[in-house]
Amino acid sequence: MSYARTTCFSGYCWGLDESQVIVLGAPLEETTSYRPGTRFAPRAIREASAYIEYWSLRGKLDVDEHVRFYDAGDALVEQPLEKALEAIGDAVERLSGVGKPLVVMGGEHTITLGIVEGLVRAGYKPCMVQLDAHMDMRSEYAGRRVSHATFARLVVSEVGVPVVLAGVRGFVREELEFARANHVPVIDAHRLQDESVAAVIPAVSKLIEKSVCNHLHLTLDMDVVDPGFAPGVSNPEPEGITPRILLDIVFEVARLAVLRGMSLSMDVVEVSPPYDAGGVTSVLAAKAIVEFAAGVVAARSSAR
Ligand SMILES: [Mn+2]
Repeated sequence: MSYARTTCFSGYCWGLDESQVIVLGAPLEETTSYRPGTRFAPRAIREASAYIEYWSLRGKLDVDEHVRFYDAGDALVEQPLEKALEAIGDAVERLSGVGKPLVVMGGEHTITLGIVEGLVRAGYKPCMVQLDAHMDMRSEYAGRRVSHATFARLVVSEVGVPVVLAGVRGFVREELEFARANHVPVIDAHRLQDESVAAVIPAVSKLIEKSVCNHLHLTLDMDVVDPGFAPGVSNPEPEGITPRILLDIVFEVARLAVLRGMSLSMDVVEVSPPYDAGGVTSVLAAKAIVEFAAGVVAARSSAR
């Protein structure tokens, strides 16, 4: 146990039975339109995760003392795209069935469509919280109906998952109109910066109360964070949130889901290591997974 093993999240290769949180890689890179490299993100996040500290300021606890991560490795992402999404969904169906919080490291944002389909196949009724600079609700993009810029529309309209969207600032009219027509609460980036986590939790609570979901999925597009803090993403967009706000939301959403007796999962997508000056975006992605686990631990210990 003296050496970090960067092939497993956290630096330790724990077994499934002894674990409290499950991690899966999904290095899909198929519809990327601007800056490539998301296929390298799972290994970059694993490497960062082996060297950061696991103390949570929010939970006032050491995640290392409470959580052993089981790293399932990477889902096979073969061509064509449909086959890759099915493989990701199959892995999620199997791993979410274990009944422990699950984290998926992308890959491009399209993986989230495969993830929610896998959750539904596992018998869950998911609600989704999307933190993103973009809405990803176009009807098609660059000639594709299924892509990183359209996946959220399909999650809403085809999988039927209720969504709360926060941090957005880069979108087109078609997407805004779709969100409005489908009653998707939208908390834009300015409001999120002004009101922080207090803008998100009431919207998530309301979503949980008025929907029939029993599972919460948090999809975290790292481009929701300001490019000054997270430069290593495929589609950087100015005026993003700070790491403090991001981690507050991740912690509180995880805590809320557990307190409400829901199962939960998260994905962290769109990190592009070749554009990640100093590797800081991967470090923040790893830290977000640690705070997610901290939120789970905090809820469980307060429920005791
Ligand atoms: Mn996105």
